[in-house]
Amino acid sequence: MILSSDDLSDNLFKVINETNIFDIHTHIFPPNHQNYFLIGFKNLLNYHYLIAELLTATDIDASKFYSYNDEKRASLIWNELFEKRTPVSEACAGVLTILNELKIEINNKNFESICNEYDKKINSDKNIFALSNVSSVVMTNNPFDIDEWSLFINDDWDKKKYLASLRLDDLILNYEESLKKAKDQTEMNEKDSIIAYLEKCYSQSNPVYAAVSLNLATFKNLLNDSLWKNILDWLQIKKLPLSLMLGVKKAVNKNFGLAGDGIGNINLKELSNLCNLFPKNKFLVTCLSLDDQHELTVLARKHPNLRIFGFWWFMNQPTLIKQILKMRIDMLGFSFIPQHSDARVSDQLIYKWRHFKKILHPILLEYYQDLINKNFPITEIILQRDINNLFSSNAKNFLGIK
Ligand code: RAT
Ligand code: ZN
Repeated sequence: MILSSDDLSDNLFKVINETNIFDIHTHIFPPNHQNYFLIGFKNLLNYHYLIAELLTATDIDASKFYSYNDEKRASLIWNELFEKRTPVSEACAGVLTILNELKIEINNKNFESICNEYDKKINSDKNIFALSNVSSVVMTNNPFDIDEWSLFINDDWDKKKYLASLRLDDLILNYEESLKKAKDQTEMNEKDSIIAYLEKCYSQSNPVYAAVSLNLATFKNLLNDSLWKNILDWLQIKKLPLSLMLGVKKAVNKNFGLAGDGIGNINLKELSNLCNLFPKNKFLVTCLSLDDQHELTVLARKHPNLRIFGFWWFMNQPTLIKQILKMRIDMLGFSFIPQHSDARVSDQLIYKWRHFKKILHPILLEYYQDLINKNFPITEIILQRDINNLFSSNAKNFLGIK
């Protein structure tokens, strides 16, 4: 049925809210991976985005903060950012979105009672996947973290819901140690042990892509290093895209730990070279700096083997998303992967996707309304097709997942 302007908004709202999501980049793990599965109010508050906000908004010393246990850190964050201050930042708003979705009133309640009520309402990953309409996620799996990688030795978790990816940052940050681990794990002695180890990891985990985060200096490494040439050749044989997360500068403030990384430079002309030099490889790309977004979108029009994904970390702010999402649609139509959650605590799937949908709806409405004004027929089938592509098929098709 052809939709009128009057019906458009509600129909679009419904489709956006009912369509299943494939989340292409997260840091979450299945419940069976006990030391890595994070859930619940305390973990939610111990998010490094909130920690960075706390440590800059207050004069709390970072090393003192990190000496506290999780419970004390969480209650301090609640007190400083939600009670003493007005929680308007995106990271704070996320916590309130989840509380609101769970219908938890916070007025006149202390931290402990909110915490208890919350943990009664959110008690399993199933709960969270259902509330957020996420059907499956891609994890971030580091083959050089042997303890974390032990997940793949077990078989008692849902491999259709939690898909693997090979995160290769350690090969750049800590090459010698990574090489040693690869040798230990493969009992091979030569440089080839890295590829042999990746082959082993591939058969253990069945990954959907490999990934690495880079800046100007480390990107050069990727272009000039023989090991990376071998890795790219191996990825091509395996039909695995390489996800490039571009523009991070590690430890801008070392004292902040995980909360201390910032923005580094990147030269996207080199990304274009990479796409030309390896035309049979596929590259998923996201950039951390606002400065790179326009050039990245132009490159995505020029290289069929490059697919933009998501609003990464410092880019994941409503003001920036609104502007850049429209630019991407203007230049690429709907041929990109509009968002990923980057969730570290499973519960975050709820707010990350809720916030994105809130931005997406009015933006898409404007485009569809414009089409109706030009007599282009918009039907429910078209809306469903487009949202399916944006929330799931664009990513799955690029990754070659059925
Ligand atoms: O957004 C984040 O949580 C960052 O700390 C990073 O983990 C980033 O997403 C990454 O994957 O490197
Ligand atoms: Zn991430």
